Amino acid sequence: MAINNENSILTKEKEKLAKPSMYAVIMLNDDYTPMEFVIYVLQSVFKKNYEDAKRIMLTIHNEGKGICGVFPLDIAETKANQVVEFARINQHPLECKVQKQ
Ligand code: TYC
Repeated sequence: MAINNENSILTKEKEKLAKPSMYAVIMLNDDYTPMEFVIYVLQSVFKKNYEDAKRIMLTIHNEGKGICGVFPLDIAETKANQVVEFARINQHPLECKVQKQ
């Protein structure tokens, strides 16, 4: 605890906080989701430009999976859920998983 000079009140000294763990959103390949749909998802949900989105999509297509981005857990889960929900609305089997870094 310390005296806050401006307000003459007691304030807690800055605590040392661990950085939040980070989680990768991994997108999985499948045989049915159109390439342009995956590119659109990478642009809209993960804010990639077209060239980066195309490169990530091709990595997933060729290697089976790829990282879309790395976020704190709640954001990673929200984005993974948005991807799957949007894919289902459009009747695509696209899958995502969240993996601790
Ligand atoms: N393999 C799909 C196709 O040939 C494209 C695709 C890429 C699907 C990435 C899913 O996460 C994925 N149409």
